[in-house]
Amino acid sequence: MYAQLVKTEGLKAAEDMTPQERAFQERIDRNEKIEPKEWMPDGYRKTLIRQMGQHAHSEIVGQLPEGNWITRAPTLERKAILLAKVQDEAGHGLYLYSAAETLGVSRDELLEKLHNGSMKYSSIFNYPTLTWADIGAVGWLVDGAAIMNQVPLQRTSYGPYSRAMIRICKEESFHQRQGYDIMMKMAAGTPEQKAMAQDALNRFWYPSLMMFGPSDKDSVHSTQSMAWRIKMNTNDELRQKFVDQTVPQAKYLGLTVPDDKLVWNEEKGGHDFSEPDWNEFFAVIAGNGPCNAERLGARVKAWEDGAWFRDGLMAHAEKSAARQGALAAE
Ligand code: FAQ
Repeated sequence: MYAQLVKTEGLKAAEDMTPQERAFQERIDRNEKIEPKEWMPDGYRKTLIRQMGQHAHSEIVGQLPEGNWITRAPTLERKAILLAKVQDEAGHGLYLYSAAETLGVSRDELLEKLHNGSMKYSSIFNYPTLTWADIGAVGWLVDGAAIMNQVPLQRTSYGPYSRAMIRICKEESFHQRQGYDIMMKMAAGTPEQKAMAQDALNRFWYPSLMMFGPSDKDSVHSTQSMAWRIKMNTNDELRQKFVDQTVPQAKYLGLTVPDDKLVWNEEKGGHDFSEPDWNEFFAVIAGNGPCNAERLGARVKAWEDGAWFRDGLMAHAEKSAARQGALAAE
């Protein structure tokens, strides 16, 4: 595959690589895992820090739209399930920050970049969750899209990232099911509840398609990331798989995917469907989505409000280290 990409996409050809770069690429091509202390090209390290850092930020910012509904969940059981899910997302963020730290970047540096707007998080979390049905749609569609992207990442070339993904995918499957379960209840409920479910699907469909990134022709990083097996599929491949998986699920719910052009294409063995509005996507990732300011504001406030706790922890750690040092010297 790599040789073909070199020809078609203008990647660095094997003869232009240093012996070290060539040996590295050969390891990737043999499906070997790259581990933290091993040599890697700067670009590989930078791409991983960018992707894993953005992924970690997405998990953390992704708690906000759902956290919004914890106090208003319709039953005690739904509240307990949602609490557990949102807590899982925090855990995913922490595994991913820890995995990114093995590349020589600190969690504080990554968070600083999130807070000053120089690092991204997934576009999807800049949309509001207006009704309880939106919590169903987030679990069904957003976690569904996340799984579609993350299952292949379990085989990604960087060891700590691939291992983090194995655990994350297990939990995301539960999240997707809880979302679909909410949608089943709403879709089989009163006409008003079914209308809420349809409205949630209408609003979350295209933003979910955008989660996979721009179309392949506009994707900046895909070619190199795939050659390094940081990404396993192109954005369009995963988007297509997501549509093919989700359309029958919508049908089972008795809901309509908001796309007049959606049709099964026998020849290609997949659905033809309308592209999302890419102008909207680029506006959202540039900071101009419906909730960007609110989401970032909430994260910056949480960071500032938690300063006293971090300071206390550090003071305690320094004191303990000094005490241990004194004991060792005795
Ligand atoms: N949002 O060249 P490409 C979740 C940026 S986890 C924002 O194609 P790449 C769990 C991209 O960064 C969801 N920005 O980029 C959950 C680049 O800009 P840059 C997160 C986006 O990296 C569920 C530019 O566009 N998952 O949801 C987006 O090769 C429910 C050009 O794009 C991951 O992060 C976007 N959607 O491919 C939590 C998975 N798409 O950095 C709570 C790992 C693209 O040069 C509740 N990441 N951009 O300034 C990936 O697989 C890849 O990074 C892609 C993008 C596929 C997202």
